[in-house]
Amino acid sequence: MKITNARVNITCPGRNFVTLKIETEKGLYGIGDATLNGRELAVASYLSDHVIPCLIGRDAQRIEDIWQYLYRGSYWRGGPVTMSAISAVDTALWDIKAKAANMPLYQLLGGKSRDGIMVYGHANGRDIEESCAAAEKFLSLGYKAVRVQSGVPGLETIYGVSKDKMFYEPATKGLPVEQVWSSAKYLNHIPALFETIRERLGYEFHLLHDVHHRLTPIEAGQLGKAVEPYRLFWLEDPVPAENQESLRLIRQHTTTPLAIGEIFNTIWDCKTLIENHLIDYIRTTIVHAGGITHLRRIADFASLYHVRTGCHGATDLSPVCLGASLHLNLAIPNFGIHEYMRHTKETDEVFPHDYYFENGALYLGDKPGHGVDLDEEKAAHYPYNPAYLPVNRLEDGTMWNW
Ligand code: KDG
Ligand code: MG
Repeated sequence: MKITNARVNITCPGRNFVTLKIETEKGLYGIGDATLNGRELAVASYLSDHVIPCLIGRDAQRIEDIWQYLYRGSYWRGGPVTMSAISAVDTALWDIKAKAANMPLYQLLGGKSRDGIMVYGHANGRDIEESCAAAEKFLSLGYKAVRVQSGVPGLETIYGVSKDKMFYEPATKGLPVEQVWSSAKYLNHIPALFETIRERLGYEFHLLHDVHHRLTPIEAGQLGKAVEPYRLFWLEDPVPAENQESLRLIRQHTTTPLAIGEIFNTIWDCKTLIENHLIDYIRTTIVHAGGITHLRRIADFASLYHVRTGCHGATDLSPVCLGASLHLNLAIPNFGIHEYMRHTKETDEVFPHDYYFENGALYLGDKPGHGVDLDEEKAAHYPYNPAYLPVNRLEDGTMWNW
């Protein structure tokens, strides 16, 4: 089944999304997410200028071979731009293969290992009171797992605290916003957040938290130890993970489970953490880590080491990524949890999909393929609008991790 055409769509129904559509001689087409928050046009150009010309005429059924061709064949392998582009191609090709088989994608991946995908929602507030109220709201909506973030006294803005309570969008129009960070202020405040949450809402739900790469290993060890009584499901990205050996130090100090990997792009980025038992959940996802083909490889490798998936699912990962990710997570044996930040109504209209939320989980319909489409007419109403993620500085002006 020859690939006859492929094109990149860029649309901004509330935020920017880059989507690849691949068409075949049989009239079947597939869709893949290629969104890289704040660097959208780099991936769009990589696809249009360098990948699509190499795809035309190839057999759409040869997914593994095309994956290897784009990975090994580019010479400059890896990295977020290349891997987001490969992800988009791979996701679109699996969509085509499943449509050709007239099956929902999860059937091609081995069939259902469970009925639904447990998701966690994002509760947050400017202070502990507001965060508690937000967590209570998520529980009342049926969520079994809630990530809780809170404003920190003395810091004006902080990652994870949103104006809108049901979805969170940190990228802003114009140039990057500068925020101020203090690990000391954060560490003084955050254990009290979990203490209050557990006191008021109990232990009958999973409690998660994202540190967003801000601490040093020893600070992360202190935090993990301090919050052990509140039995977190996970502490996410406690430190930037370039130096993966540093996770050993955190592990030596705490049994709080750790989740890392949303900015990883390949199995090589995860290898040390997984094979040394330095994490409990791997957060790599379809769009940034090589599509279904590669994420499955990561998940299989992780399963050898008792590491389960906890795929990234922020709003900058389009419904195409989310839909495809749900299919994979439905099939694999070592699914853990999935992040779910709701998209805006406009985004949902541009990307019609057949997944739905019920009782704390996302469920899939039985449409052939991954079940998510792109309405190009609607997408055309929302032209690209440049936006950046914020950057962080310490109180003395030093650049820090956002
Ligand atoms: O684009 C960046 C976001 O996806 C990221 O900040 C969200 O850390 C994040 C999360 O856990 O959802
Ligand atoms: Mg995160």
